[in-house]
Amino acid sequence: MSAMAQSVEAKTNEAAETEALTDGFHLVIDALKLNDINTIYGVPGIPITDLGRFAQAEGMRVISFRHEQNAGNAAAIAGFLTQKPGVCLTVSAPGFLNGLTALANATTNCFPMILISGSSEREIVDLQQGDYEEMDQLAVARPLCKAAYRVLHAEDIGIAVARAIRAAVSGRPGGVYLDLPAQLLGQVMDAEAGRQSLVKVVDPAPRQLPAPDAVARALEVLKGAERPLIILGKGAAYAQADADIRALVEKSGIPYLPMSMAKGLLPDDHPQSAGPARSLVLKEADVVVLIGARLNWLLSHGKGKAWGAPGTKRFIQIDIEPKEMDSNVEIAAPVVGDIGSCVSALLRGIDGEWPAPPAAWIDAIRERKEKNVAKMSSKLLGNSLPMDFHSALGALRTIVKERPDAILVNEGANTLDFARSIIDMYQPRKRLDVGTWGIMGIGMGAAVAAAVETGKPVLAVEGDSAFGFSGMEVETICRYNLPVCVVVFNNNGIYRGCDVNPTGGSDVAPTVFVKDSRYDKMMEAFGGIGAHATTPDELSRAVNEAMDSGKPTLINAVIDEKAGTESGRIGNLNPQSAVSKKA
Ligand code: ADP
Ligand code: TZD
Ligand code: MG
Repeated sequence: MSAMAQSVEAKTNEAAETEALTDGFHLVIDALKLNDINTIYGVPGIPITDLGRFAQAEGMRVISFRHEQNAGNAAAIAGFLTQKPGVCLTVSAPGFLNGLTALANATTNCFPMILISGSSEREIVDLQQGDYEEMDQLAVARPLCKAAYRVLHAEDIGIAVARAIRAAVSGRPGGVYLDLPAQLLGQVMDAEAGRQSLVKVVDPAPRQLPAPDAVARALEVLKGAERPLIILGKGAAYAQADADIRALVEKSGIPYLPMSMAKGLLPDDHPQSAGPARSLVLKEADVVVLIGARLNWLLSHGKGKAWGAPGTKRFIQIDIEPKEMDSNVEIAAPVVGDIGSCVSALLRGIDGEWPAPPAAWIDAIRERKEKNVAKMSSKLLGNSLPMDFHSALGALRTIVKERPDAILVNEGANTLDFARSIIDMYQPRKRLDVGTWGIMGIGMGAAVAAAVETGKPVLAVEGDSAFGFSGMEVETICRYNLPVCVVVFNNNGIYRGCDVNPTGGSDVAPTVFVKDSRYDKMMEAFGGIGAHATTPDELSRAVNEAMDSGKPTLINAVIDEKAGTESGRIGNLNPQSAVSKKA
């Protein structure tokens, strides 16, 4: 054989051999893709840099962030919006820990996500011999998520990814940790055997039908109600049973209260919405139907002053998690199952003759609503300089009404609490916010995921402090040219910008930032559009322009530094000092 022929033959053999082989990197990617997971949010580095590169080469969307927490928050919101686990990819120890806050937050909020982190070698980690970024990540993650798995052999990647997906989305959704040691990614195996080791998860979130007697009991309790109320939570929004939920509300005629991220499940201007009469309905209702909402701090644990006289209420609770029943108060009629199945079972039960709620109850709610709406509406038209929360949000409220398919991201204290009650939502899953923990820092991650997953315009309404937690991601927004308009409510600080250092020393008070900062310049630094708004008209014009153009925009909205209150609407949760009273 000639030298040339020999080299050709060697090359062909080599090609045939590589064609017949696969490795850990590609098995992870193939396993995700086989399960219709086509986007990864993350930050590159050892040992997962090539995983991101190969994923992009294999046609996945790989969105690189500036900090893992923001990538993790994006993955969690992707999970909430799509019912598929959002994937966050990080490096070992510090990158993993940065992503872990988001994983724990996702679990707390019942959002499905998978945190995939590269890790150091087991034999070095377990002997604590000081590997690069050494940490026993699996042990650290386990108490903070729904499930945590480590893969040691390439042939187990398929089953591990399948388990992770099923654990994230089945039953009560939540966060899953998947640990991939560096050596695993480089492991090589026969390509055909690799293909056969992959698992496409069949029915990842199986329906869970409620027991017929549980449904009958719930209907019985509901039938006896004189002042019934339905509370819709973000579990109801997640479940995507929009038409049946609306039908249940409308056919039963029962007033409903949306929790913050359930706003828009029915439009906030729906005649049965009791949103503007919240304190009245919580206090006075005699039967309360909870649909995908927990009786946690956000609902004053179902007891106490907000809920009226003790022993006057009966609860019906629909939830997929049986342990949620009786978490804070007795549940008279637990209905355990997935919301779609439970709501349609109730719906069948109220078909035909169903008594409308007593007119006195409906009238009392209408009266209170009208009173509160009137009180609010004059404030929304204010034109004081600088703007206060009401006048600025009055402008944004009109914009959201005109653009109901835009997604609203919202965090802060006053900026959050006022926006939640002032900005009406008209479509399901359009409001993304601080969730169960009231966590700051979800803003830019949520905005990126909302834009990437839905392609819809995003309006992020951010307190100046809240924005700071993820603000560097404006570069990410510019890099991917996402249709995100960020409005920073700049009141010079946390809650208010006017606290002073009581000692008269040169440090400013702990709640105060640099005065009159220009956050808009941050967006300009990366080629996006910056705007500065001091009046509702200027704000309106700048937001409309941004939403029309779809260009990354940040508007610095100047808000009166004295307008806010301590902790927004939850100041009552601040412990009081026994020895020192604030002036
Ligand atoms: P909110 O903060 O809006 O009140 P929570 O996060 O407290 O809502 O409650 C959401 C609830 O919804 C959780 O208890 C969760 O188990 C439940 N849940 C989530 N998805 C489903 C589903 N598909 N079917 C039934 N319950 C669900
Ligand atoms: N850190 C994290 C992760 N979450 C938190 N919720 C807080 C700190 C404490 N915190 C709040 O609860 S709201 C808030 C902080 C720091 C910021 C409020 O200031 P803001 O909003 O500028 O975002 P307003 O409009 O000035 O009230
Ligand atoms: Mg502020």
